[in-house]
Amino acid sequence: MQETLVVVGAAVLRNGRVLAAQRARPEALRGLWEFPGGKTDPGEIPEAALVRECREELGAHVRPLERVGPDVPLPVEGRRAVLRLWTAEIVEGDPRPLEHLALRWLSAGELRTVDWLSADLPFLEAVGAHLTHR
Ligand code: 523
Repeated sequence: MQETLVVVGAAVLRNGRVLAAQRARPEALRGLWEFPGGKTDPGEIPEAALVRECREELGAHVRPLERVGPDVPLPVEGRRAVLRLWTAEIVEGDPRPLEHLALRWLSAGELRTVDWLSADLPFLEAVGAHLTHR
């Protein structure tokens, strides 16, 4: 049986806000918001994938801090996959939307005002605990 694919996501925290990124593709997900990240490469440690994906997508160097929430099942290209999330902090650089339509820094009060991918929804409560209210 094929191994479960781990898709990593980063809840990048700064000044009591979290970074949300608006997907450009595929068409079915365009306009929806996510925690930036992506698929681990074969043999790649998930935390390394998180750092790599944030560098590719945001042009920033981040450091994973702690796991948040459970593994959320997620079908990817017909494979068994899970979404796994970490909080993260910026080590260097200012995130830019290199592959997304837009980025937003959300406070606790704003966290549910964007239209999240459904796999990201189970993480909102735990992420919200790291944010300031306004
Ligand atoms: N999700 C998802 N939430 C979330 C991420 C990072 C990904 O639901 N926070 C889903 C979206 C896709 C699948 O996981 O169905 C793979 O994510 P993707 O497309 O960001 O992975 P990449 O960047 O590795 O994909 P490639 O374009 O193939 O490089």
